[in-house]
Amino acid sequence: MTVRAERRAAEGAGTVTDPRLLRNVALVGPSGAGKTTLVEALLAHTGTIPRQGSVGDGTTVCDHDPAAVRQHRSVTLAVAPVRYRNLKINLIDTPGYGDFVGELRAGLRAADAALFVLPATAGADGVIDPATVALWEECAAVGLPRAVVVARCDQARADVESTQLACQDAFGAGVAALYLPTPPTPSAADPRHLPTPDGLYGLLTQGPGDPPAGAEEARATLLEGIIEQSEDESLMERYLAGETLDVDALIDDLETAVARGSFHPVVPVCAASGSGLDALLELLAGGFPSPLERPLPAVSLIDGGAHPGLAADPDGPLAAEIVRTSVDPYVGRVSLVRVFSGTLRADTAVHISGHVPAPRVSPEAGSDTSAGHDVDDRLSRLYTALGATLQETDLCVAGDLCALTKLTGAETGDTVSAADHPLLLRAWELPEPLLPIAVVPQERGEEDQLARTLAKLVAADPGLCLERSPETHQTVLWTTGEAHADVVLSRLREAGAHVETEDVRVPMRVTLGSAARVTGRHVKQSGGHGQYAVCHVEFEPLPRGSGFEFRSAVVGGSVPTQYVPSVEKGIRAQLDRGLPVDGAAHPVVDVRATLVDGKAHSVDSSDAAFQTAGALALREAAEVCGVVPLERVDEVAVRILDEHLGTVLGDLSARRGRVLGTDPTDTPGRTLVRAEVPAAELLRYQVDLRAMTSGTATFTRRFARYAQP
Ligand SMILES: Nc1nc2c(ncn2[C@@H]2O[C@H](COP(=O)(O)OP(=O)(O)O)[C@@H](O)[C@H]2O)c(=O)[nH]1
Ligand SMILES: [Mg+2]
Repeated sequence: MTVRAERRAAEGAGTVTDPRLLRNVALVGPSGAGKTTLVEALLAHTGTIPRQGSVGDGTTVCDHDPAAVRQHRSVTLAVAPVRYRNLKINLIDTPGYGDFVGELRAGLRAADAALFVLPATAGADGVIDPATVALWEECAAVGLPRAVVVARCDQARADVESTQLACQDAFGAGVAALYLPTPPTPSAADPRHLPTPDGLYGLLTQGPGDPPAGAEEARATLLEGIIEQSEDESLMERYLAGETLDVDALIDDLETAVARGSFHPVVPVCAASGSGLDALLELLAGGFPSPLERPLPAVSLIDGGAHPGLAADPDGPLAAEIVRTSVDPYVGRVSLVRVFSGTLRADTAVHISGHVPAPRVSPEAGSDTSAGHDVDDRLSRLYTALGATLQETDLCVAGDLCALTKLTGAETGDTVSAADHPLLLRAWELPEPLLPIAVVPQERGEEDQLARTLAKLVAADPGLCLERSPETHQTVLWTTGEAHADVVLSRLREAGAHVETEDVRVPMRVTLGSAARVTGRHVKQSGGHGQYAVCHVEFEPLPRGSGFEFRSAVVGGSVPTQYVPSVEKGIRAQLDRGLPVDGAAHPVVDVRATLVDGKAHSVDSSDAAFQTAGALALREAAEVCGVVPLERVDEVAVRILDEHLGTVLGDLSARRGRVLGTDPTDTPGRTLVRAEVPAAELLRYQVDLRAMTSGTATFTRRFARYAQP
């Protein structure tokens, strides 16, 4: 990767026309690692912003969302481009907290490489915590090249060396120090002994200054790592023979190995003192891949037809993807876009495609989430986004990121292509929202406004799923966790919707308590046209999962043939309307009805009369046999670290769960537990499981059956 670029990028408004001059770098790591602060420091260091803001004060470029300011942590992804040399480096800040993994994945999608940021205290116990390893695995799953940044080096208990060793243990041998911090010079003026701004010693360049303790060993590890990755077979022999190796050639090999995703250099930085920022920028410029080196997402025609595939070519067909949608009080909907192929230009006709059959398989959330859309729209303006600040620009080439406004039909995950050449990119995988919250408008009559606001929210946030339950008459929002729920509620309130939350109700079923033969009698013969229908029906409960069965054993035409289906229809209608338990009606399942006898009248009998008689028969059966409540049971699959097995099994049994099996998974050290658990016991499982396993477990659930509690 030679980025000793030939061409100077266009000055002004952030426009770059050559993808080789672009870097898209996601900052990934646990909450509190210092990512947002690091972006802020890089922005200030490169002169992009005049003054460095702080997360605590809510004054950073990336944590501009009111929910982020309130939670003191990032809740969405944010983009901040910096200029370094003649490059435009789009820094993509992502939230580290598990609830926002949807935002993280969108950020990874927009990026070509990642800086994996850890606080220098992360390795204090000798191990990297499992939630952090899970984040590393998110990056690995999409094959993103990454370097490790050990941040917050100036803090109490900071230990760069042990953090780096713990990273090697957790992430593999491809992790090696590229720089070591130089020991701070004791000074009377600064009793904290902060590292000096350039307080790093380069292991490859062997400078500046004297090597700090351990430098020789660390250099050997680094060189061996690079040589192992190098295509130059003779390198190892020459190294072992003690030959002095050419530093520039080693740097080239390092770049190749990083871009390949198999080598992860470690750079310590301190955003507070500015130490390490130059080294980091050098690495991003020289060692990180340009958009040309990143495989592009799969693409098809919008009817699903095959497409030969795309390249990061500004002259290719336009294919861009919306990675984030937000609403600005002044400009309206803002869509953050990564251009994969072609060039986006202001004032052009585009096609917006969203076929995301969102893999939100949250069991209750079924139907109304996956409607696809295909619309033509017109781009009026293009912007470069610096956090929430938009600056107008005229074009955005393949590999770059920009913001578009007023695309009313566009949702996160949608493809933007040319109106005369519509394309569809295969969207990334979304997390499954598993924490339900039920919302009601504070005032009656605000239902419509709430529905409109919710529709907008769901369009912007693919991690959110909306369910309107006809059975419980509740509006349920499926979220990825409590912090996400908090963001959703604050967005609703910001949009002017006055809502309260209420307990989520789980739909119930009922069945009959015993068998009985009953009579449904609908006879009205006073005045005018009468109604006459009598049916004798035997009802019996069936095994769980049988549903409803209807038979006719009528002999001799006591119920005329044409009215037999009427009786069935009447019973079915009543099954759906339900039978009451504790004052509320619930749908009836697992029942057989056998029509055995009845009476009809030559003039007054009708389809409607026999339907009513059928319904009455079921209600009569409920009186005679009693009604038994059935609760919804789901099958859950929980992936956990082996060490949590005891806790998780104990908890499942406390939830009245029945374990179906515990099996090893493809990943060593992880177990898959399958169990059947009453849905009412799973309402807060997302939160509780996370707490029990320090955020390392994941689960899925799907409807299994209805069962007697
Ligand atoms: N002392 C010190 N504190 C830092 C540094 N970087 C970040 N912090 C603090 O660590 C906390 C978390 O930082 P933040 O940037 O929000 O982390 P993020 O969650 O990874 O984005 C904030 O209170 C920061 O002020 C640093 O280099 N030195
Ligand atoms: Mg942050």
